[in-house]
Amino acid sequence: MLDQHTSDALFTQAQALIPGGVNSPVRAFRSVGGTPVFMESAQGAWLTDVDGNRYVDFINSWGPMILGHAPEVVLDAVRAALPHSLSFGAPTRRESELALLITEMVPSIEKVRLVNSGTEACMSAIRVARGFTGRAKILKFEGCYHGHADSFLIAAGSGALTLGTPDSAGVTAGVAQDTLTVPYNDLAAVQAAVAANPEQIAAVILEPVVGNMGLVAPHEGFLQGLRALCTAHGIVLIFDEVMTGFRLAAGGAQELFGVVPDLTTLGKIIGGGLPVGAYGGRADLMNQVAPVGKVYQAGTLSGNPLATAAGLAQLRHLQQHPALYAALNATTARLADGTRQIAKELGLNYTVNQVGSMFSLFFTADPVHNLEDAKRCDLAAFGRYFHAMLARGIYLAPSQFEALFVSTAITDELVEMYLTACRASLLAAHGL
Ligand code: KE4
Repeated sequence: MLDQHTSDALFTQAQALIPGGVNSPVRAFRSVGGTPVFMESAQGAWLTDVDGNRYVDFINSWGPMILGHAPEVVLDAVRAALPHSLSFGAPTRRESELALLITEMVPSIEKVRLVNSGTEACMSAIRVARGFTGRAKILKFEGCYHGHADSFLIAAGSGALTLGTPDSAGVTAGVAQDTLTVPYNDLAAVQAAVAANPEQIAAVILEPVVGNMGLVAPHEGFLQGLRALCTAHGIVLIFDEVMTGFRLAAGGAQELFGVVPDLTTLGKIIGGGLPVGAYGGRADLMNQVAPVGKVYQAGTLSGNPLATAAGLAQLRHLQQHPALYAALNATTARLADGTRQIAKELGLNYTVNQVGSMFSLFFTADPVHNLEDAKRCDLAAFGRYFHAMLARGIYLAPSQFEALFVSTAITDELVEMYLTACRASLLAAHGL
């Protein structure tokens, strides 16, 4: 048993046992410096660390905790499922109930396969596209992150970008040659890539609203242009809605923007905090998947009874309370607009991007529409700001290249607490 009870001591011991002391790189605070905070518990909007310090959470486990931490509706569902086995490895009623709910909330999904993570969902979706089209290449966008499967660690966002190693060691040239990358929001670059690779591109995959280079919205017509291009060239259009699914609207970004992809990948909110991912879409595509089709994909814990209980409870709550999206978006607008106003008053004029209940403060006064824009940020100043906010009880993503995720547990008074801390922390970060 570990014999220490502080984050510093726990981190020292963890580093002897786990690479970097963490089970996911972005948690290591590498880009902001310092020691990651080890958490003990969470309730509603609040996190409590191993030293008893409390923080208002604006990461929410990187998106899943849209209702805040430990919502009774989810806990009750998990408690009810607990006595009936933790795993069967056999089909269960609840998997079909979750699949039905997903098809109701995301109408473009005619059939869906449950997996255990967003990475599994995305790697499976491109395999389906390759199996269906018989083509080898995929096109992704610089700064977008679709999990850590080899094909995606090319100009990847999120932790890969945060570590400054967008192209991971261990990814072979053979794999990399089949991944084309172009700047986000650059439809002409996509058209050129398609023209240069006729009949060779199986799929275009993107975050319809990007969270993994910081929050970047699609330009007017960008998603519609991709839809038309993919249709014209028999390319499978995949919306990676692992972050945006069930967050930007009950039906995700595709509902918000009115653009219908061929396949959608999901994660995070779908599991209510427990490990669930999913990929789904057109029935003719999903019928390629084993055992009915020739595209193999499997998983011991896929459709796990506890995870599906948590996911069903959270998604049902979201479906039954559609008004919460407008309220959540209004809260987020107050946070984002307030942040923008404070930066302006301090003469920093930093860019703040917001879509729905996701937003990012970029440490640059220039607009941020793609990865090159995002990389102009003052990362050192961001690091100082991050720690100044942490010291004031505000838990942000420990990277400039991540988005913040607002939960329904954020009250008006917590908005005020955030904005007060924001002003003080921007002053501290710039020695003003
Ligand atoms: P997971 O394998 O981490 O469940 O999902 C991968 C993934 C796929 N697609 C998108 C759009 C994603 O944002 C993610 C994972 N998001 C990161 C945060 N940027 C998870 C945090 C982490 O890596 O620890």
